[in-house]
Amino acid sequence: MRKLIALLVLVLGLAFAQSDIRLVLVPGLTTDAFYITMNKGAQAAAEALGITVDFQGAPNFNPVEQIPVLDAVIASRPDGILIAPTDKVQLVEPLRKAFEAGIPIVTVDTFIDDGKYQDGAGDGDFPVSYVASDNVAGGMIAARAMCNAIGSTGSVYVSNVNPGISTTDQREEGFKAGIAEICPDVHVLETQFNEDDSSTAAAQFQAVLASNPDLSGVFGANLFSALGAANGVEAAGADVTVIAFDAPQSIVDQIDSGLVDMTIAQHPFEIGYYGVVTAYAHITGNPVPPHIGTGYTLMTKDNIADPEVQKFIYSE
Ligand code: T6T
Repeated sequence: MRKLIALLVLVLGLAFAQSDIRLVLVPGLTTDAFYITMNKGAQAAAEALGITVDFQGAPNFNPVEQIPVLDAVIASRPDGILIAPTDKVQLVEPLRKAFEAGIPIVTVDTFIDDGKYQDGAGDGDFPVSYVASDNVAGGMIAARAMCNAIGSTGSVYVSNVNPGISTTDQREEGFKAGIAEICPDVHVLETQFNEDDSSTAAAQFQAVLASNPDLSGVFGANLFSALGAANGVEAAGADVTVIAFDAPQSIVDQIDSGLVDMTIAQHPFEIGYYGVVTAYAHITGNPVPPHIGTGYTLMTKDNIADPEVQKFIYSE
């Protein structure tokens, strides 16, 4: 009997110890449906594990606004940080402060440095793990869809956020490599950077179209780039193919209306869920893989009514 009570005390003790764990998820920005969905996955994992995950971020996607949020999070001494760094280089030193304070870091969606952690190489080698989509592959998928839609002629361009963001840099890289391989006669114009602003992306579309009458396609490399490019196409009444990245309801509506040919939906719920599980495993003394890849769902007019596809539409 005494042994049984001792065991019960131990189990209860462990349960209480676990519920003391507090992680903070720092998104790229707080109002983006992608990160809102990621937080839902993080909260689902937190509930399953009996731990707490706070969601603390900036209203816009840039290091200038993200770094002070990160500093405040570090000062609050959480047991672990999940973060989508808004720049590969500029977040290295701010995150090193967390590492030096003994706070384990998992990067979700984006990475710092070369994204290869725990291999003894590079300035930003210290995060425990990186949980994300394969963004080079995502860009290649976009290129294949573009070539299928436009054939082998005309010009295309990438509507992108800012240089220096791991995800969108890699999507652009994959897209350009895919065009060169699959439809090499298509001319890739200069990338337009919109600072994550869909109105800027829409205005840029009009300008690119005006100076390139053979424009046949645009790849929107993230939610706001794609939304803006599609809005630009609609406003100009242009016959230009739009291949999008990300899946908020607004882009799904544009697939329904035929404005967007295809969108590459990431699985942000999965990223949040596995991000939390990875941090938890590490904090509780278990080994974790330095990289976990999550999937995509390709959404087109042909499959968008399928509930198995619709479940990947982002939450607003
Ligand atoms: O595409 C996602 C994310 O993967 C990227 O890093 C930044 O933009 C989004 O949040 C969509 O707005």
